[in-house]
Amino acid sequence: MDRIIIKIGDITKENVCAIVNAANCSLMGGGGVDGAIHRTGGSEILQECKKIREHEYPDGLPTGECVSTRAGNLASMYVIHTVGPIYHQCGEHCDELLASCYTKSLKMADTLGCKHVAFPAISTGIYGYPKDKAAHIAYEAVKHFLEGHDDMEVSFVFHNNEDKAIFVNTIKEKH
Ligand code: AR6
Repeated sequence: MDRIIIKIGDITKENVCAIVNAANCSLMGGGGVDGAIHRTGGSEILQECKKIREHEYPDGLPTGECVSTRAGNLASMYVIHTVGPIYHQCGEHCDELLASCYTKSLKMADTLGCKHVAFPAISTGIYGYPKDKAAHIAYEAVKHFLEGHDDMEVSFVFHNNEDKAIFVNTIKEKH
């Protein structure tokens, strides 16, 4: 699909309306993408996350859900924080929860008026999701959403060539 862009890069550098953060339920930052976003974006993001925790999600953001903040010093306007499933804990709900991260983040982006959204490979780092399985689910969820929203486009931003190749090969085989 020509409205899906597949690239290598650092998601914090993406100059799009919204980037998606592979956060954890605390919304207080962490390693990987989450660490990079908070480090580069600055304290404004954490301040907003703290307010969201206080007012909307005192027990933390559930897996598969998302919230949005502004993007501080980042080039994007918004950060959509979503919590991917932890692969060895999500049991039979893994695929559904991972798909939900993509679909709900895109719905939120649409509500914010964003036409271009950049995703990292949610759950495929610290959360241990097999990269080929995650690729299939991510692509399927995004493609399905974009079919109903022909003014939107999505970038998948991979950290290295190998991760991008796994994604591209999985898509070629299964789609
Ligand atoms: N740009 C693009 N992709 C990246 C970047 C970057 N700057 N940095 C890492 N990746 P992860 P998860 C890739 O671990 O598995 C955090 O501590 C990385 O190579 O960031 O959803 C959170 O606070 C991998 O393929 O997210 C949570 O506790 C992918 O992004 C937990 O990690 C996702 O890796 C979430 O784990």
